[in-house]
Amino acid sequence: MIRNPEETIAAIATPKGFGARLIIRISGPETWQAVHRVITICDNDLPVVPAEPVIRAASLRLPQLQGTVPCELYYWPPGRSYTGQAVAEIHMWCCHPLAEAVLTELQVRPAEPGEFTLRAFLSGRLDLTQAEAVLGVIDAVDPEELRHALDQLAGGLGTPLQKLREGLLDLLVELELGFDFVEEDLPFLSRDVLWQRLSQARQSVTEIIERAFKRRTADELPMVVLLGRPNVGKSTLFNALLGGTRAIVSPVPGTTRDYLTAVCEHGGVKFQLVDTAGLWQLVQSVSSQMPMGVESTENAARYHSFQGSNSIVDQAAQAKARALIERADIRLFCVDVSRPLQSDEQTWLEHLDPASIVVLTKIDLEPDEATIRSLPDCLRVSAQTGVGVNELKDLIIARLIEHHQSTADIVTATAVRCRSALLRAHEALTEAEALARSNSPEETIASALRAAIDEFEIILGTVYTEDVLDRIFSRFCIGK
Ligand SMILES: Nc1nc2c(ncn2[C@@H]2O[C@H](COP(=O)(O)OP(=O)(O)OP(=O)(O)O)[C@@H](O)[C@H]2O)c(=O)[nH]1
Ligand SMILES: [Mg+2]
Repeated sequence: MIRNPEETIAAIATPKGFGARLIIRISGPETWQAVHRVITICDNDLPVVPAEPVIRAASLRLPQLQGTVPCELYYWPPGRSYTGQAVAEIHMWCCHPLAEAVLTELQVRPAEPGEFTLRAFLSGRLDLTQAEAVLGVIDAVDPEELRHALDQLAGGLGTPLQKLREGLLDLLVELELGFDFVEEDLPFLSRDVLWQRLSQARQSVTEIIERAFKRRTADELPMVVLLGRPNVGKSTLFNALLGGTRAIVSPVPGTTRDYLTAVCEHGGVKFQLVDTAGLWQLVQSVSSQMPMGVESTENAARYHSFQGSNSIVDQAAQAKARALIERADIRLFCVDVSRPLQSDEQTWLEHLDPASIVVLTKIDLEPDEATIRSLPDCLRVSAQTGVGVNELKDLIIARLIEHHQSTADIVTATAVRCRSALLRAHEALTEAEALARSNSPEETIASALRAAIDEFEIILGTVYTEDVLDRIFSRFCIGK
């Protein structure tokens, strides 16, 4: 339930723990009076209630304090603050029991989680996408997330949506004028212009939808998957990247059955590393029953046993590996440099996608001349000696950051909240566009247009329900 925004609220805005300074934040019509219950301002020249923002040295005045405790007062008058109301901050020593005593003496209501940002939203200082960006800034786990949250806070999402909404409102007005003056036979809006403007709006919504759906949720780490034929050294590399011995390694091809995952961190970036079963046949062909290359290698014996009692398990492992490879954000395609390239490896290399990194493994062994010649620019590693392992980690991180930049530019909470509204807006615009093309009556086009505008209003928070606000602001911490 939204609490009365006319009540003055206060909260400790600094999380518990050690620190030099602590901030108590107050917002509401009684702010100035409340502040004077707990502090004495050193400067006597202040107006009764300042009309401009002020910063003053002060001291805490509490019944339980013997001596004086210095603090600073920051005050913003109504209309010049984050919440739009009178806001004050008392910056003081970081001592939570003392701060609790100040809070009691202020004699105002303790703030609910996110209530300051809620007031900023209710007073029109932020739209809903910006309010969510505040949380995005607080929750950012790396510089990239912070950059995107700050961009959204500055209107990176709200401004284009606002423009789209205004453009559609103008279009609606022109359409409605058209029906009011239908007898005059004046062409207020030609069908071509109408159709073009609807089509542009729909394309803009498509782009925003793509951004919103690419955004992963906070608990999903990017996935980096090791893949390749059996015995190329994937599990050994998995262990080397993690710096441990998580995966079983053996000279027998087909050692890894079920996939293995572990969280890897490098340069402050975390990702999920996945070791998969070696693919007996990298490129699946419907006609061939026997995997390519199997007959000609020492893998044949293993392959036949694979076809035997364990085949269901092995086939499931192969299917799972393919599914993981498909889902991967980055694929590490491992090729054993000491062996001739197999034909399916060649086919795979010919169709390599941008999310793949080719890794030449076992570089400490005598390389196969043809293999090394055909892959001159690929990263060479030896999981056994450690050569190239750090370079591979650097490359993974660089790719992940690149990938992240091109995808995750909407704060997760906003992306999740807005996806269905964006899809409905897109549907409504597609319908309006089809109606405009088929020369349908203006009234029906206007009705589809209104449906799209309603969805933008939900996203921006121009219209909202208490339930939506509760869900958004309850995720904030107290004092924000
Ligand atoms: N000399 C050398 N041998 C390696 C290296 N990496 C792996 N090997 C050996 O290659 C064999 C296969 O290694 P694994 O890591 O089990 O290969 P894999 O790709 O996981 O194999 P599957 O699980 O069967 O798909 C083992 O005998 C490893 O010791 C390396 O960098 N240098
Ligand atoms: Mg393995």
